[in-house]
Amino acid sequence: MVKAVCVLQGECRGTIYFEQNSESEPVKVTGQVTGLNPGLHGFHIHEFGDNTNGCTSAGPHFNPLKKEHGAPTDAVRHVGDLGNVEAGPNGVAMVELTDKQLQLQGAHNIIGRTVVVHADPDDLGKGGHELSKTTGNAGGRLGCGVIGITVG
Ligand SMILES: [Cu+2]
Ligand SMILES: [Zn+2]
Repeated sequence: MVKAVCVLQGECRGTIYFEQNSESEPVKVTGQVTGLNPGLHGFHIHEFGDNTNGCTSAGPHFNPLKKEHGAPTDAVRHVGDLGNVEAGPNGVAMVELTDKQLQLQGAHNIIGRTVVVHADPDDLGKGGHELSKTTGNAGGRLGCGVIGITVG
């Protein structure tokens, strides 16, 4: 079992937990994000664990297979594409998902990379915008945090 955690800071805040039993099993992602406008917000793993110039320094979506942006359920997607989180009227989004492309070990390890929560919905590659196939046109970066190893 490998466990990791990410503390999100910025215009929104939150804590996201990751765990994976073995390399062949999906990664479980849980946690919450607060301080959001109600509705959908793009939720991704970005390539770099660098926040020196704020969330911008995290770079593009983590994409080791050089594919186009997509939905978490698509075969063609970035490894870092986790779709959206949805905030309720209280501005809180609860996160609970499992993902088969993320890894906490091996070639697609996300530890040391950055979770980013966006201002706008991720259109999952289907919005027809010029940014749909790269970012899902999810808008600005509201909050972010580097994923680190925690107690297993
Ligand atoms: Cu993103
Ligand atoms: Zn993407």
